[in-house]
Amino acid sequence: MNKEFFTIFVILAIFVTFIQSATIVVEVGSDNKLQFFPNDIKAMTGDSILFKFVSGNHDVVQSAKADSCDKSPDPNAFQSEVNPPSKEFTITINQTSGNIWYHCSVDQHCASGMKGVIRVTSNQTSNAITIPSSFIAISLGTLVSSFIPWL
Ligand SMILES: [Cu+2]
Repeated sequence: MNKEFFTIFVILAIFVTFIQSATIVVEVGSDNKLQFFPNDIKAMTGDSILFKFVSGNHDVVQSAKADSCDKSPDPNAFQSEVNPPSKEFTITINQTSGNIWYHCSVDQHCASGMKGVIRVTSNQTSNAITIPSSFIAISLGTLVSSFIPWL
């Protein structure tokens, strides 16, 4: 493989990775309520979940099991700061299936219903914005032909 083709290959690989993963936004304390919104989402491996802190004092803690208000005993379980200065907390989905439950551990928020779930799926039904494959094909074609002028 010569240098030009390798460069194109790398660019395409980055491009494909970029379009295949997506960011799904979940609002924390949306509408000034003790809630995550949306609190039930689908995501795919590689997607990022961006928790945006929009009101109040809350955190995002991975739950021990479905509907639980206890933190997961898993040492890799995620936990954000309470009301982080950036107002953002992001996790990346590494697993290929299963449900990831989370809740707010501040005061009695979880008991009041402040919890949510991320349903990990391997098919194209996630909440992420999907791009039609025809568009991807055209984009890739344009990208390749701009690097290989004789195509
Ligand atoms: Cu809270």
